[in-house]
Amino acid sequence: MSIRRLLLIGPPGAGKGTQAGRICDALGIATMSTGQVFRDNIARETELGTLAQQFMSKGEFVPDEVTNPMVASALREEPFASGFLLDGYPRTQAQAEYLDTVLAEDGKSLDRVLELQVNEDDLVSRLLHRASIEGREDDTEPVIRHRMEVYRSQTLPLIDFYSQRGLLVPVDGNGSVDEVWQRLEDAIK
Ligand code: B4P
Repeated sequence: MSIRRLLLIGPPGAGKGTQAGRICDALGIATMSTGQVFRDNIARETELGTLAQQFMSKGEFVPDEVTNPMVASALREEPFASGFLLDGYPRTQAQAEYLDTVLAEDGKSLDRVLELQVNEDDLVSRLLHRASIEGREDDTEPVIRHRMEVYRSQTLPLIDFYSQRGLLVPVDGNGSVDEVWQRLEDAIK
């Protein structure tokens, strides 16, 4: 089976953005990171960026009413129409159900959901390390801790949602970037 439509799920700092490009290169598909789209809009000071920043700086999710239509319209355009890896979307049950509806309207469905699992202490130290280099507004320790809580309450239920449908492939995200990539490479075969 050719894998064309995938999700990459994992807590903040799990390495989604780090690994997404490698997965897409291997499969010949495009990736979209909702977090990156928001950060680009913040940098360009667009209306969307101004709105997204109010939530992201506090470690909250950008509201579904904003995120959902943004993803839906992108998925109908090239390069995503012919295959995609979504990095950081969906993050809520409502987003997951919305994505199903959007794909079904075009006669499509998901092929696989990759879940990166990393222990929490390592997540915090990765993000604090990134903070010392990039200074991202949402990478301070209190905001990181809040993002972890939001992940547990809002995104973890998606693991069951996709597991029950036989789509979920858990991947050990601990270790070096290359070690994690080797496991992901096996998971997309
Ligand atoms: P995201 O941009 O998705 O970012 P993230 O959760 O911080 O991290 P990611 O897992 O991509 O980590 P990375 O590879 O960078 O979200 C940011 C915010 O955007 C959210 O909190 C939310 O507010 C908003 N948002 C995004 N999507 C949304 C949605 N669907 N709905 C609503 N709101 C949404 O790795 C982190 C660091 O670890 C890097 O410095 C990296 O170099 C390092 N690292 C990675 N792998 C490593 C490894 N194996 N070993 C050591 N270090 C590693």
